[in-house]
Amino acid sequence: MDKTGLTRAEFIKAAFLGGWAITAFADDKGESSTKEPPPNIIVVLSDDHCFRGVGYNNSAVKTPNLDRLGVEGIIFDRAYIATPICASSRASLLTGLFPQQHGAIALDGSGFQEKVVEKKSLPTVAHLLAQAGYATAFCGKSHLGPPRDYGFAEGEEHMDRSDDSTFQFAAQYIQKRKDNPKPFFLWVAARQPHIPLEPSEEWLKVYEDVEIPVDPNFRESPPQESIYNQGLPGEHYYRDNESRNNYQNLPAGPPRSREQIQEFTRAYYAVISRLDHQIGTLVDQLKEAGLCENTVFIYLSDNGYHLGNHGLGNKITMHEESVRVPMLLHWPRLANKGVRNPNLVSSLDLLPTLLDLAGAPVPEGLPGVSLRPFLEDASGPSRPYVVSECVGVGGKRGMGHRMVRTERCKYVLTDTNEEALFDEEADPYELVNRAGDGKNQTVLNKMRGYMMDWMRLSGDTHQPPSGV
Ligand SMILES: [Ca+2]
Repeated sequence: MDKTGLTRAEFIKAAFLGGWAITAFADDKGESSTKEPPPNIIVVLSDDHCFRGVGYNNSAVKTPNLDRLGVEGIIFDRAYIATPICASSRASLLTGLFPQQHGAIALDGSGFQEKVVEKKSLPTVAHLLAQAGYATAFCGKSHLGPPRDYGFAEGEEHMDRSDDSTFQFAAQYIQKRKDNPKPFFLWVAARQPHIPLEPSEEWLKVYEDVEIPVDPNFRESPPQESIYNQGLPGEHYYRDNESRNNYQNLPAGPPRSREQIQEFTRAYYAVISRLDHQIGTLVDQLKEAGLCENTVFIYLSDNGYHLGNHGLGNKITMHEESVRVPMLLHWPRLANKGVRNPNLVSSLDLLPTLLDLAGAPVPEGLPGVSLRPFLEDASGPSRPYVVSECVGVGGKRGMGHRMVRTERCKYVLTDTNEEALFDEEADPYELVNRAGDGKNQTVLNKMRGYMMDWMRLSGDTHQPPSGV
């Protein structure tokens, strides 16, 4: 069922073997191998933006700026986050490693703090780009402590949920850099559209009198199987059902009626449209500063979000709504524009991609790969699968779920060793678990094999069911 360019053994070898081979904070400046001047880099990372909540995937959502950037650039249609929870996902984006490798498990960032901040044994993409001669700056949501502690030379955390101060900092930074030949790396970490939703009237009006569609996998409450549990084993805890997350008395977690989901989604889309507008303004400012031509602009989110899908809110699960995110790359120097790339992409690819584009050395042994080949040729290298996990639920290591996603299938293994197998082509809303269907045994075994390989190599100590 897979369409793969590499054998599993080749992928595993390429992905994991060799270990973390770079010495943190080495003196090597990383000579650029590109003839062109190294590009500036701007990453806009949003918070909890589901892959279906963007105009190019869903005509109900108004995101003209992201749509245009996608048309002028490359949309990565199958982008998966290493882990669908904020702090851990951010640590993965910054280090290029899975949570159990960098040590920030779920919302517990102590492992990242120890390795990156205190012992300085693990570099972030900010450290590595600074080594390559980049000016670096951060604005917005950190979730991992002061950003200057983990490699950014300038900037700070901004707390306002409208992201106005974040984009104001970005605008000022662009102005400051416009006459400076040194390339820059700017990380813009928006807080939108994370709950509590605070849509402005201006953007709510965009969705006034608009019918908000509800996905086919909408339910008022989740089923009781383990894959829907967002808490500890057997707890059947559902995040976002605390009152603090309410928007106008609409519960953000189950149970929710169809009408309640529609109103909640309306506010969610309004916040996304405001964010889209802020992104459009940022790109205009880049153009006005004369910097757009040589700036790589990447948009993605730290995780997705359930809008009543399977009866859930929030993320953490292994469903598409949780682990799959919108992702695009815009760069006027691209040879390959206006492409929707269908290949499996991981958030762990961000670090090697940025280093590759900067002409900087890419550390060996990382689980991610550079996406640069896709920028030149849409038929770039494929990979057999990507992995996502959230195994620190409730602050307890090993609690939670993990998944392997191939182009056709998804395999989920939960903390209680329940298994799920979805045929993403026939069942993109993941309504039918085919793990128990004997005629899928060959596929199931193959997916189990991928999972076991990944668990061994990523240090996942969970004990799988016997025979797997
Ligand atoms: Ca998040």
